[in-house]
Order: sequence, then structure tokens, then C-alpha cells
Amino acid sequence: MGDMIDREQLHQEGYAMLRRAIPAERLADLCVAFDAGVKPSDQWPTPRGSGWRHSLVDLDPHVQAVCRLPELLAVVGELIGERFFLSQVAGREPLEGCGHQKLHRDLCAQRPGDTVIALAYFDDYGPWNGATRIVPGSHRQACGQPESDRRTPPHHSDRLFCGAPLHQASRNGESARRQDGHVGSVRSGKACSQSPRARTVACADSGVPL
Ligand SMILES: O=C(O)CCC(=O)C(=O)O
Repeated sequence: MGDMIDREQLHQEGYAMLRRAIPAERLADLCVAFDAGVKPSDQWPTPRGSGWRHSLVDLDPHVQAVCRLPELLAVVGELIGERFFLSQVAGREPLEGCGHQKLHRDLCAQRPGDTVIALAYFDDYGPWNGATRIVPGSHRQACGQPESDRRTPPHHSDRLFCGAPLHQASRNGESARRQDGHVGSVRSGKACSQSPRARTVACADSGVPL
């Protein structure tokens, strides 16, 4: 992992903001991939939540290159601390007036920290269009435990969030687009089935440098 991330801070806060991991010139390709993959709720194996646009992006080479970013893999590996696999890759975008979520931890498992998510923001974002709020240091707390309400303000220059803390999307108050790629990684030992699509993403070589 070298000097790519601050290990001590990562374990304290439970997440890292990887500012320069996605070069700005790649964002347009990621937005194109998002639009190309948008599917209505009834075309997914399980219905999707309303108020969001959902995009099937896991086989797109540009998105796959994000999934393989060394910085992202370093943070996931450090937080999970064991072998892991890519369990889910999807595009999401809160529609105007929608997107507010409760504070949550994705796929809450018996051992907090089994699951790490990364959110790659393809558009500029901030309080106006549904930024993600995070509770630093909440990654090792059991689910249901009372939490501190210290939530980080969103910062639009953070292109890649990666970690396991409690988090929530906020409402997109404007028509400004806020597309993201949602990448989930899970500890291999966990009793959880690995989907063939996720395996494809983990193994295929996109050849797209990021
Ligand atoms: O897009 C976001 O800001 C967070 C999304 C999220 O946490 C979720 O859908 O589980």
C-alpha cells in the first residue's frame, strides 16, 4: 500500500476520500456509461427504489477501471483486513427532490467492517444536489447502537469516497445531475453468494488506464 493512504487515519475514521484517484478527463466517459446503462426498476432482478435513477454499469470498461484503482483496493484491503471480493457495482442518481436516505451502513453484517463501499462521483456535487453525509469513526459500531451525530459536510472536490462508516445520501434539491458509481466489496469468508456479474468485473481486464 506504501504511502497511498494514511493507515492510522483510515482506521480511526473508517473511510478515506481519494481526491485525485479519478482523473478529471475520465469523468465524461463515466457519465456516458451511466446514461447508457440506465434501466427502469422492472428491468432489474429485484425492484429498485423510487426517486433514483439506476444504471447497470458493471461491465463498462471505464467503470471497471474505477473498481480496480489501486487506491480503492488499498483502502478496502486495509479496512477488511482479509481477502475480499467485489460484490456489487451499480450506478445511482437521485432525481430532483428525491434521494434523502436514513443513516445506514450497507449490508450490515455480524461483524461491522465486513463490507466496504466506494462511491465514485461522476458529477460535481454538494449540498444542493444530494451529497453523501458520513459519520466519521462509526465503522466499527454494531448496527442499532446509538451513534454520535457528527456528520461530515460534503466536499465537491472529493471524487471517490471509500469506507465502511454510517452514511446517508441527502436530497437532490435541484435538477443538477449527481451520478455515481456504487462499488461494494465484501470479506470472502462471509456467508454470502457472489454474483456472476460481480465475478466478471473482478476478473476481466478492461485495458482502460485511469
Ligand atoms: O449515493 C449516495 O450518496 C449514498 C447511496 C447509498 O448509501 C446507498 O444507496 O446505499
